[in-house]
Amino acid sequence: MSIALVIPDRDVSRLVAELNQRLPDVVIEQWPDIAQPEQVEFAVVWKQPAGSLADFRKLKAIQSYGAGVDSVLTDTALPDVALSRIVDPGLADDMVRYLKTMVSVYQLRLDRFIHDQPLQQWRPKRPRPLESIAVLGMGALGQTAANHFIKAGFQVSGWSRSAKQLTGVRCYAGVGQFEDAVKSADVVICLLPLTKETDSFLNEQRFNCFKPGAVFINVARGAIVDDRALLAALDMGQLQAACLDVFRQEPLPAGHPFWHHPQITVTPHISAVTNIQTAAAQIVENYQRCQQGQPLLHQVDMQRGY
Ligand code: NDP
Ligand code: OXD
Repeated sequence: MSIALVIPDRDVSRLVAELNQRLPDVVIEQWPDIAQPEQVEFAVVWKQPAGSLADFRKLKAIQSYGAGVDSVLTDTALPDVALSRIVDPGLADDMVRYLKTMVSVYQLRLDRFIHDQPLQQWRPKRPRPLESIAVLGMGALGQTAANHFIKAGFQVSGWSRSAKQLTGVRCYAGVGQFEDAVKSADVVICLLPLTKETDSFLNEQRFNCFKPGAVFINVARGAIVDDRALLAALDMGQLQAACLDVFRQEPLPAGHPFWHHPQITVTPHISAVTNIQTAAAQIVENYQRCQQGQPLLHQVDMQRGY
């Protein structure tokens, strides 16, 4: 019986140490060095190569090492077992820290002043009056973000797939209410999962529903946005700025127009990074549940794709 970590793009030595400490009797192996694939019962994955789990014939469950599962689900040879994801209040707090920082950056026009400095341009301007925020995706992260901005005095609207009632938030649901959710927001924050429905959802038509001159922040997944439509919306003034933490292709390729666009701020997918201790605790809990035949924590609905 073993746990396989199929996380090729990260150094997982601290995760291995945490798991060894918490599960001293369980073999923890790192893909591709799996001595006995037929002994693997539980796999922890992040951007796993397609087909890498196919040899785990006794696999009972898969745990995403992140909150999102889109990269896990792209594997057409994914074994047909339960999939769960990380849900962590600490991760949501980190996301809020990023979002409130970026909203302050845009309020104070720091994006412009940082751009002006190498040009030695002295162009003082009053803060941008950003007072209302729309959050697309009202799940674990979106609700925490919405609550923060309500307490900070913003008017907040939230958009989700199913209808909700949340204190202080104007809630909208479904494609038919998208325009109402965003049309008066000074800042639109994307916290949707990437699914068949949300892939390229933010296109020209959707950006045209935004309040003219809105600021757009994408901390969800790059492929939710049509890149060309975003650039056009910026160039036409429909958006005045965009802050992007996630991209269709990561790392963002050299020469991509986002790198040098004066109205775009790029950060390298760091808005909320999985915490090793809390992830280890959830992995252990789910491994034990799996051994006892109990339902996993934070299980993904495979039909919905999130
Ligand atoms: P949740 O699954 O908890 O929430 C997803 C929300 O999106 C729900 O409110 C859901 O609606 C809504 N939603 C899903 N599909 C649609 C749709 N078609 N139309 C409208 N609303 C929809 O996810 P989290 O809050 O935990 O995370 C959101 C995403 O953030 C992750 O999937 C991941 O991609 C990204 N992320 C990015 C990080 C980073 O560092 N940049 C870090 C962590 C996560 P409903 O409530 O009705 O189900
Ligand atoms: C996640 C991420 O989904 O880091 O957790 O993007």
